[in-house]
Amino acid sequence: MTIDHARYMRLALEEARKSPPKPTNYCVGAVLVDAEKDQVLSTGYTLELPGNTHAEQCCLEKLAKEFKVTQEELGLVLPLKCAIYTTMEPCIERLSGNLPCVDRVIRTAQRCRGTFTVYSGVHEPDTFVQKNSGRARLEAAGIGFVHVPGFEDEILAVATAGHEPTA
Ligand code: HJL
Ligand code: ZN
Repeated sequence: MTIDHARYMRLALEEARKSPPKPTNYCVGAVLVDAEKDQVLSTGYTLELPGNTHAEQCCLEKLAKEFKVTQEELGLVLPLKCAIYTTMEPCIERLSGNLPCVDRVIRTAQRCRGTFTVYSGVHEPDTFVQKNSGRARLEAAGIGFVHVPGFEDEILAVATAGHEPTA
């Protein structure tokens, strides 16, 4: 089966657009896909769930709730071939001190019985956290990372909505 990665990245971007702009983070969208069935399993956007929540976090948390498992157990019940499309590279550090998305993705992917691949549209800009190494962290953990090109400008425009314009 050939998956249309651009189509899922566009869906993730549609999710990101739902995120309420906040000057201290980015508006990000995420879509978790059953890559064998070519079907959406879950979606998420920044601040979708109550509290200071990230897109990937909401996407995974919503599915864990639907499957009636803890977030730690989610990987165990996922289909054999999964892919998460996220407009921005998963974060490695959060200024709020919350668990970074990269750790959430790694714990889920490592418990998968099959494969779990991350598709991402842009590298995180250095505004809040310097030199996001989400990609390297994922690859070091044995998780595939693929950059989906072509959406950079749109993703960053959506992500930085409500931020101070840079001179
Ligand atoms: C990703 C998101 C989101 C960010 N990154 N991958 N998904 N908002 O949904 C990264 C940025 C953090 C700041 C502030 N943003 O959000 O580095 O307050 O938003 O925990 O470090 O941290 P908090
Ligand atoms: Zn995050």
